[in-house]
Amino acid sequence: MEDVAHFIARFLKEQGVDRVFSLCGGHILPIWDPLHRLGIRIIDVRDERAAVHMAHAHRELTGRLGVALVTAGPGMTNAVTGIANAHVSRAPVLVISGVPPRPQENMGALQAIPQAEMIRPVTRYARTIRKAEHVLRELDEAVACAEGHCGEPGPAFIDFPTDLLREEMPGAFIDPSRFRAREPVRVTPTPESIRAAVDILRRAKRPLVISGRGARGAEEGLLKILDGLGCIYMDTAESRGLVPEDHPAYMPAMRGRAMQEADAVLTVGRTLDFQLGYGSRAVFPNARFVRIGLAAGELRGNRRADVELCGSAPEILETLASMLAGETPVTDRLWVDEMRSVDRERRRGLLRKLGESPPGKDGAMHPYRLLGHVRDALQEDAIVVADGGDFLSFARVALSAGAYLDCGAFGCLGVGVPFGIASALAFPERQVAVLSGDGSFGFNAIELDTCRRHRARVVFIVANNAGWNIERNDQKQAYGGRIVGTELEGCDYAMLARSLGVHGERIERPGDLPDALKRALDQAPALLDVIVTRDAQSPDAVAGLPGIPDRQALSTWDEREKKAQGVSPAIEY
Ligand SMILES: Cc1ncc(C[n+]2csc(CCOP(=O)(O)OP(=O)(O)O)c2C)c(N)n1
Repeated sequence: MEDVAHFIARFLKEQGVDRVFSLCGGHILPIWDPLHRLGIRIIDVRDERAAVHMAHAHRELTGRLGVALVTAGPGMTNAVTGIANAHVSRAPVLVISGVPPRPQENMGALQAIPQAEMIRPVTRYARTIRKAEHVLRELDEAVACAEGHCGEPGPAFIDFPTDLLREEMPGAFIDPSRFRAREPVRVTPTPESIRAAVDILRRAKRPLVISGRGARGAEEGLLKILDGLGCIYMDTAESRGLVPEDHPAYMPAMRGRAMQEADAVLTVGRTLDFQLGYGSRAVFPNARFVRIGLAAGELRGNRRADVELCGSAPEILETLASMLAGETPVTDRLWVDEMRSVDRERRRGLLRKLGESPPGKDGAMHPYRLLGHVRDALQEDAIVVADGGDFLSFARVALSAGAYLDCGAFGCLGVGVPFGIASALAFPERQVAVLSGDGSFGFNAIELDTCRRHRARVVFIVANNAGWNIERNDQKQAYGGRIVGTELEGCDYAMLARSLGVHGERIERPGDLPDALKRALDQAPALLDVIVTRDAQSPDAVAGLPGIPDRQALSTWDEREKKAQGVSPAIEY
């Protein structure tokens, strides 16, 4: 007879899980052995936070459940940032942990803390399982909650007392149906609401389509809508790569204007969070809204739509596309063409900046020069991970990649290294580049050891401006030029990499980058510690993001919002 731990491992195996990201500990070791015996790979890391970030990236890139296994107490608390990040990103991740044995409950046992209670607000499921007969049923429910069947996807947290893991599982408690994979959810809205949506879209002169996480898997329908309407399309990092960059609707440089001028907005599986001005009328003053989504946040959050289509994006988009196919769109061609030509001109301007941006006053290279060389070195199917403040902002606009991950709406610095490692382990044959600010790199730098041990072929590129630069610049502007606690001088990240057995080079001149990048890609894992200027202003810095305005994330939107709300800065609060 096998123990409970064996059935946890077997459950994961039956779900198609082929790897678990983990850091050992006595409370969970009973699960490691059956995982290993069943052929599930254990990616052993150096901090539990990294394990959850890796499970998150694995899910994002492969579509398969990401699993992290963390020990009781500090193992679990270390994992909290990763879980919170998955919560904000709505990424289905299963986090399994142990708790002290039941006979020691509430007695001050080693590593005891109320784990499930602590983590509940940032999970879709958080329970401690105390009986063998509940184990498979609860695991099954935890995975269903993580996948967000008809709800919001996100992390699920489940833990087990260690003595329960060692207990034998009676045959009567093994229900094979719990191992069965679930069918994807298919929900269709009412024909009336579909007709109402078609009515708005077919009358739109300036239609804008915005996609998010819930649009994944709906590429075909999305493209039919874009082509049918001849409209403008905005992706967000959540759904980057769904629509090819050379598609005529794709105009990344025109976001602000498109939001301001659109008269109809179709959101597909996207919450209206700070990146979309909370859907406010100050930011979208002219638009009627149609929202498609399964989860409440995608359908109703922040702004009620004129039509809310509750259902699965692929089906709804196909239906809308076929109904619109019989219509002649009234889209204002001149508007779309003008927007496209400005977008293309801005994109050409960006390419010039990548090739020509001069060094800063300190003589160091502009981050765009670094990114220009990275862009040239990467193949089309490369996976790009960005992490940092200013540098993330530069990288987001400069690099085009079908597969792209970054700090997300949680602004979670430190994801870069673990995201990169999980990406390279999932796709060993593809190039993986992690573009990280020096501050951000530090959080999980020790995972370079994990990277080497597991032979993950990642190239880490650290933009070293010896500071938390986006914050440093904000101090310069907003706090009378007083710089305090935002500088990080004297770190040699190439030497750090070498000390962990990873190829490392320091680069100071743009001209040295092409060969260095080639060496790094050949010898990966590798790290390039690239000295960049502190003087460059990133797009996010220019937009006022680091200053945290009161009502909107960006200063121009904040001003418009205040005006719309009749708030005068002088009398506010
Ligand atoms: C975990 C975490 N801590 C702090 C912050 C606040 N923060 C946002 S950007 C930033 C600076 C990032 O510096 P770096 O990675 O060196 O990139 P740079 O701005 O210099 O390009 C900081 C500290 C955050 N978002 N996340």
